[in-house]
Amino acid sequence: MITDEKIDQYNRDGFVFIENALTTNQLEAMQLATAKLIKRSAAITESNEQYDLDAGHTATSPRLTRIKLPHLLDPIFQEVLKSEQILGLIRPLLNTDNIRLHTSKLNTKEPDGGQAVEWHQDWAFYPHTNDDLLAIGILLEDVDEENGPLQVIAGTHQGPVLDHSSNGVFCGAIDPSDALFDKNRAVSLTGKAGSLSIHHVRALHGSAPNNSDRARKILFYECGAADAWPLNGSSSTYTGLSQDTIWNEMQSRMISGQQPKHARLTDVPVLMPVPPPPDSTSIFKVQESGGAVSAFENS
Ligand SMILES: O=C(O)CCC(=O)C(=O)O
Repeated sequence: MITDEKIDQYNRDGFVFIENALTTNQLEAMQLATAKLIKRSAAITESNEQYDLDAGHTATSPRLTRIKLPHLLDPIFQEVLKSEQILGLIRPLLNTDNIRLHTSKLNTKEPDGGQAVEWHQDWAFYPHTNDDLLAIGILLEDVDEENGPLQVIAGTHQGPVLDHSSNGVFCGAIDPSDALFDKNRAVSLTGKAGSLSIHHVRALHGSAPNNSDRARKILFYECGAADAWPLNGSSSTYTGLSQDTIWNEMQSRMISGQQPKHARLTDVPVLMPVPPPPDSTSIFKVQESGGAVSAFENS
């Protein structure tokens, strides 16, 4: 359940923060699963389909920027995603029961320098036929100003899609000198483990490096109304994927209701994320290899 006040706040500001959103059992089970997955990463020496490694990763002291697609790695992440604790919050924000998962990720932001995520709009990465999409960020540990909280700028979900390119390639981040970027209006979403934030797909957000001695683990589920179709997602000519593969993939990501054939088109600003940077395997790699200018250095 979500209150009318939170719904109004989401529509006005493009984000909300909800304390104590999960049950103790859900939180503890996800913390345990996360610890197991991090332990398993000790066996690898290079980033792969499951893990994005941070500088300084070793077998004795695993250091990750991200666990990729955690909902495919441990059933608890599917279970929480499909629970009323989550669906009850997002159905009224998306105005539908038909909801599809776009992706999931668990950003682990390690102590003593865990990487910043430069300011960006998720919409710049994956425009759809309409913008009824959002990201849920579940705090798996307490988050405060010191360990790199998610920061958001209110109202940007109703503004333009900003330029996310550097030297002619998509770099997954805005230029901090962009006249439309006002860092002084940033709000930090801090709170206790088990709380969560929800931000609109067009809301401008980022997070500073973790300069504390505690990890900052946030699990993100990115979901949308199922009648929002990914642009460029329908044609096998361009994707190289068969229509069967695309359809089955979309069906497998449904977390509530049905995938309609109908694509709802609304008047949304779209800039396609091209040309791609040399490494598109995670946002960290997009921003690094695309040459994003940091908004957090010297801050
Ligand atoms: O981990 C964070 O602080 C932000 C993550 C984010 O915005 C992303 O991965 O797209």
